[in-house]
Amino acid sequence: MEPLDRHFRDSLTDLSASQLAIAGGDADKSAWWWGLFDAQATSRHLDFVARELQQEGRGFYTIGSAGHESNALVAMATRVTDPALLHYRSGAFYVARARQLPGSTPVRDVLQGLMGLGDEPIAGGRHKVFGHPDLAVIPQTSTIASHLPRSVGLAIALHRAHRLKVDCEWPEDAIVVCSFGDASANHSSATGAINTALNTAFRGLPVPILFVCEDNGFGISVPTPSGWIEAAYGSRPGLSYISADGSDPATAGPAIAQAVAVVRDQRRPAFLHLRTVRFGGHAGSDAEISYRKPREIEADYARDPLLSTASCLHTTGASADDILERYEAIRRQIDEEVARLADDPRLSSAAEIMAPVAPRHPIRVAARVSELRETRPERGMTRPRTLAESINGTLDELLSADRRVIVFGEDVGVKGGVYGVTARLARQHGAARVFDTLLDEQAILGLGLGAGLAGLIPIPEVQYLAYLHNAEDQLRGEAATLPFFSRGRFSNPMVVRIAGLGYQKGFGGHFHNDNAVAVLRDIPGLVVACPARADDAAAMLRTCVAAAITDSTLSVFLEPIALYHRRDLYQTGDQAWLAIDHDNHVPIGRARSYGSGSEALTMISFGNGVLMSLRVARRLAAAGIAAQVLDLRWLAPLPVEDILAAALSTGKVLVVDETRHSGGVGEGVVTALVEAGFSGPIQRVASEDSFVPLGTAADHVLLSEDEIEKGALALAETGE
Ligand SMILES: Cc1ncc(C[n+]2csc(CCOP(=O)(O)OP(=O)(O)O)c2C)c(N)n1
Ligand SMILES: [Mg+2]
Repeated sequence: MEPLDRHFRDSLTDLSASQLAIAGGDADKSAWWWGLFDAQATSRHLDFVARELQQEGRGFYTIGSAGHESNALVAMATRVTDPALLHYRSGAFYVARARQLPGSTPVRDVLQGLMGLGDEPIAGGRHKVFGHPDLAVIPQTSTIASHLPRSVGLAIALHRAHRLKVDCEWPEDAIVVCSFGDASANHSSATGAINTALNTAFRGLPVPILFVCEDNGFGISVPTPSGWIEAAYGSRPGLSYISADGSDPATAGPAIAQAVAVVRDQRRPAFLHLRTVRFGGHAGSDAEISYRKPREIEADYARDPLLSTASCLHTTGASADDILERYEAIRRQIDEEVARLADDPRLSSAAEIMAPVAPRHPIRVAARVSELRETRPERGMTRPRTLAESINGTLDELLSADRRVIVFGEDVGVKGGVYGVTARLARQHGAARVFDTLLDEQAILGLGLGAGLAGLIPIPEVQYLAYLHNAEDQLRGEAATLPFFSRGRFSNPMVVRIAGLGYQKGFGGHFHNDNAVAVLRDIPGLVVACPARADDAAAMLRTCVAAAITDSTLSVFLEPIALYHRRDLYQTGDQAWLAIDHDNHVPIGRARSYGSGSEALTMISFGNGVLMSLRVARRLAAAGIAAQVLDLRWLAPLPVEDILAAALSTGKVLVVDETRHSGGVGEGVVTALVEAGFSGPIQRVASEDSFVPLGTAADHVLLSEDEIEKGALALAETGE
């Protein structure tokens, strides 16, 4: 028996002598106290069982909630319709919330999670998370604090969705509950998100979010200085700070109710500092004794929230035997459930595991594009446009076609974007739908994540590719994993527009010419679109938005800055890079070919490389060498079929890759060809493994037309 288990049982015999300063339970609320005790004791026993299961090789997770069980009071003070994004020690919250919905099976849910069973209600055995669609509990990753930007985004988006009369899963008077640890409160994701909430509230917008900091005084082995959480969050402008002692539910309950009331009634953020202890170390594998004195560990037992609740129950008339009996009955109930689950199946194939990663229904997407276009079919057809004009016109069209669409980012509103891509949209569609955000990419993506959960179709903009990288985990760790950890029940439909890639003449240096896309290419399920021309941009943007609507697809729409205002292709004034938008849509993963396939070689490229390749092809033609050019259009998933077909048609491939030699897109193209068994010659030209310097020095590291031409000539000669 665990020492904590023994201590609780032994202490019950002498409840009246408990050292705890308990204000006393209200006899009229006996049932309420029993409810609290049930939730807390259930969570406690689940922790014990988690460690037993792990020792038996049947369980895979031992981070527990023991010592934190007063978070059940937060569940009891909120509604089952309030979206909750929970700390991994919120077991008692989960059980208490489930108790509000008849028919719920919290014990089974948690056990299935611990055992990695396929029937687990949210992640289906993919991870141990707290989550349930019917309980408004949205599952979280293990990356501490990374759920805070999303939580704040949801609190902001909730009101916007209702204001725009969009179908929103959460009621208009809902509040977002978001819990995390004391060490996590220092993480930049947490400080950034809390700042975003306060800044937004300061502007007078509703931000109904309850931050719950479950402060056990440690982040694994590192102590949080006593008083730090209060010093950091106790006097922030616009943030109500409420402290509650988790080892004294009689006083914590009213304090928590007060915190909830502030958020519910005033629609503004509050910070609940829930002081707790942590029993059993950080996780089963954590030898707490290596960094804490036994005396300190034992002293915490006196602050056991279960014991405090038992004391309160005692004052309502319950005897020690009554309490012990309930405590043991809960243990038996859990053991029985474990026995029932003994033979339940785990995930058994890659296909089963990956099913929620990227559901794709191209026919439905195409139909949705047609529907989107019905509202203003004439818009795009009228005249040849630049890439920037085309994206602007298509955003306008999409905003008109579907009221769920919102467009936001730094400078996208009044200014209309650094390059004018969102010009006039705020004026035409209103500040509720096209707006400036604060300067924090993490907050921008967090708002996208929350807006998706609120029923909106967010199109956030990240001003430059280089500035995605400081917030990239919001895409990788948060947005892309949510369908995986929730079997698609919760998702992040979103199209992230990012201006990027090199070749900006006269402007730049690295951060405005960043060509690093490797970080996007390996995110499971993420679509990366990279249009080179105006007509493709319009059609591909519609595809991304339609896929967001039908399949909750998460896309990055990478816009080559140097092509935004480009008009000419071969010579000044030819206007050959303008295009009329006549294709409705481009299926995800389909390339565009320039040429018939009867040429001497194929150049495979994307973005700026397409334009450069076409110019080189003209020079090659003058030298009697015909070259086909294939524009990938989609960098993920790569258009493998089209790549192979083009390669086979000419028999020779030059990969023209403006991204870096290492980790660039070209690596994927070459690999796809080799894996498909293409046996002809393959050459690759790419930019250097360098950052991009200022001014004309950039030409030394970025792929040039001369290098492409040299590569093509060498390739043309091979085998002849
Ligand atoms: C971003 C990130 N860095 C490191 C970790 C590893 N890690 C997991 S829990 C934890 C400590 C968290 O402490 P706290 O926030 O106080 O929560 P507690 O476990 O004490 O409840 C750390 C460092 C992580 N999960 N995520
Ligand atoms: Mg802690």
